[in-house]
Amino acid sequence: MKITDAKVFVTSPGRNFVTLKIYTEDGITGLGDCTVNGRELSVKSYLEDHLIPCLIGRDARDIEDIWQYCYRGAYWRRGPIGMAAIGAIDVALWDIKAKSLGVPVYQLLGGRSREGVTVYGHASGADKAEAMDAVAQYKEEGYRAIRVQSGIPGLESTYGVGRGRWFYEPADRTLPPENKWSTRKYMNYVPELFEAAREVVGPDIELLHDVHHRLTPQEAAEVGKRLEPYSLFWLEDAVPAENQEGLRMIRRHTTTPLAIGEVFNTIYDCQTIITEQLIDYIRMTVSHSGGLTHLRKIAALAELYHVRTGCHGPTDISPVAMSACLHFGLWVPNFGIQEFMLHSEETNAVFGWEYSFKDGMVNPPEKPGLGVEYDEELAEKYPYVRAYLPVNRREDGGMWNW
Ligand code: KDG
Ligand code: MG
Repeated sequence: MKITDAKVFVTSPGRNFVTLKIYTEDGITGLGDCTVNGRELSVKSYLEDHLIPCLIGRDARDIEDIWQYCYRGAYWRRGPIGMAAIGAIDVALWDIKAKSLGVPVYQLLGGRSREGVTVYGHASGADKAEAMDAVAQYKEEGYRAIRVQSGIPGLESTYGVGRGRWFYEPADRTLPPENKWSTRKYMNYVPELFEAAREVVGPDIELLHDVHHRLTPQEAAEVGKRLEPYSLFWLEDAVPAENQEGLRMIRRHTTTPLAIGEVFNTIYDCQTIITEQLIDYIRMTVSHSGGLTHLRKIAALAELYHVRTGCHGPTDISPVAMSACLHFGLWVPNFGIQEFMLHSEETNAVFGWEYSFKDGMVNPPEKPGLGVEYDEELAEKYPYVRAYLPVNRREDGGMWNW
């Protein structure tokens, strides 16, 4: 089953997405997502200028060998752009193989391990009252797990506050917007936010929170301790991810479960924190971590050390990658939870897919392959528009992590 062609589509149905389509000699095609929010054209170039020429003529069934060729065969390897490109090729090949065998992707991974993929939704608000309204609404919709983010008193803007109830989109179609950050104001506020949230949801619904890389290990240890009474499912990205050893300090001081890894792209980025059991959930996702072939190795390593999965799944993960995450989540033995955000109507129309949501669990389309169709003609109506994620400054103007 020779690969005859591969095309990269960069379009903006509701937001920007980079989609790869691989074509084979017998007419079966496969889809991959390699959207890197705010850096879309770099992935397109990496694929078109460097990887696609090496794919033509290869047997699409040789998924592992093609993965190794793209990763090991590159002298300059790892990094978000290269690994997203490899991830898209890999997922498209799993899609092709599953379609050729007439089964959904999860059947190739090892079959179903559970009834459905438990997801968490995003409740946010400009202030505590608005955030609590959103929490109550997610509870009513049947979510079993809810992430809570809110504007911080005294700060004009911060990470994680949505535009409207169900949608959150941080990328902006101008130059990067600037947020302001105060660790003191955040730390004064976050315990009372979770005291309120726990009261709204009661003891059985899981609560999650994303610090979005803004604290030092010492500060994160303090926040983790102060949140212990509200029994979080996880505290995410408490510190920037570059320094894996930094997690040791947090771990020594708090029992609040820790999740990290949405910006990692290879198994080497999480090796120390997994083998030293410094985290509880690994946040790496299919499209940014070399596809299903690499992510399942990461999950297998994590399983040895009691670490469970929690794949990143915001709106910049297209329905192609989200479907791949759902197939993965249905199978992976050490599943933890799946992040899930609703896509816009335009996005869903371009990526025709039907997933089901019931009792806080999502199931991927029960069709051969991933079960997603990319409507090229419709997508052309939404040309790519350059967009940037925000940057962050401390109150004195010094640059900080967003
Ligand atoms: O593109 C950046 C977003 O994907 C990121 O800010 C979302 O942190 C995020 C999350 O946990 O969903
Ligand atoms: Mg996050």
